[in-house]
Amino acid sequence: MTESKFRSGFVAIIGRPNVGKSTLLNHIVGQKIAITSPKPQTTRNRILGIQNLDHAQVLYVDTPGIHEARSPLNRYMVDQARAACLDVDVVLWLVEADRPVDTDPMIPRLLEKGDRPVLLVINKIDTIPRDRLLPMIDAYSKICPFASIIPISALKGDGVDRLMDAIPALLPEGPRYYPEDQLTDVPERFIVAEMIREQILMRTRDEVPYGVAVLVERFQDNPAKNMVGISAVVNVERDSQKGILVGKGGIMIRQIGQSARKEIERMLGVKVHLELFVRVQKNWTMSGRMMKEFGYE
Ligand SMILES: Nc1nc2c(ncn2[C@@H]2O[C@H](COP(=O)(O)OP(=O)(O)OP(=O)(O)O)[C@@H](O)[C@H]2O)c(=O)[nH]1
Ligand SMILES: [Mg+2]
Repeated sequence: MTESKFRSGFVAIIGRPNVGKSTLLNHIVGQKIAITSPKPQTTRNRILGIQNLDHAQVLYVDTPGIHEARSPLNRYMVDQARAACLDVDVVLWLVEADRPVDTDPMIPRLLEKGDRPVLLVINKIDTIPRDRLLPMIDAYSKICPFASIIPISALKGDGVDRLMDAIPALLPEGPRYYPEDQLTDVPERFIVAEMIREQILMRTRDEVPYGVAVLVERFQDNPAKNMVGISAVVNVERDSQKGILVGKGGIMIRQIGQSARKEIERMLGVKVHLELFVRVQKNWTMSGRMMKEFGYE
């Protein structure tokens, strides 16, 4: 009898903004660790999602969407995604089924640089009729030599098991890097800040969601009361954005706080008291120093 060896390694999830990378990561780990939204450029950092199996530990890396970056913040985001492609064992390139075939050479050029299998994942198949899939698979197979092409719906879960089953065999032999009960490497504070930003993404438009950085300044556990007290600062770039976020008589920021609090309570499993402050940090997305302060380093 041959003994099967334990395998482990990194799998980068890359693609254009809004294709469903973070939705897929959450589905794989079975918990919400990355925020998602219908707006592009939701994710700004690399986020690790750990899948623990009997015979393998798969470390999925969610990344910001790859796009033409102009501002320093956008360049930071795209750099995160590029770096993730280089030092991993497998790359998943996510594309959308309900969009024309992506013929832009930007991503294929990036993929040429490393030597590891690339799987093309066609997401959002729940939005198209079945007969559109085959011609799409055919067109993509001409773009890159993919190890395989797997259609899924990250939202509904269709095809995701097939995708996950294909991964361990592509990983090298290796140890369990993280304890079995750990799902991510990002601290709770980070997810809390992201959950606040998610509510802002959902409720604001134009340039407002892109000028927001949330920083948790206090995270106070009160086990006696089975409760956590959190204070966070919502930094914006301009006075006008502050006006929008606070809203008439403070209504907007109250709604953001209420919805974010419910999400945070669900994650932490305790009551949460959440305080939000809106502060103007003029043009912070253009300043390396301030970006660093907000965690985009
Ligand atoms: N119908 C459908 N919608 C999906 C699917 N997967 C993701 N979405 C939606 O697509 C939108 C974008 O999803 P995200 O997971 O935030 O996309 P992302 O690739 O992480 O986006 P960025 O972080 O901006 O790069 C959200 O509104 C999701 O609900 C899917 O399989 N089917
Ligand atoms: Mg994302």
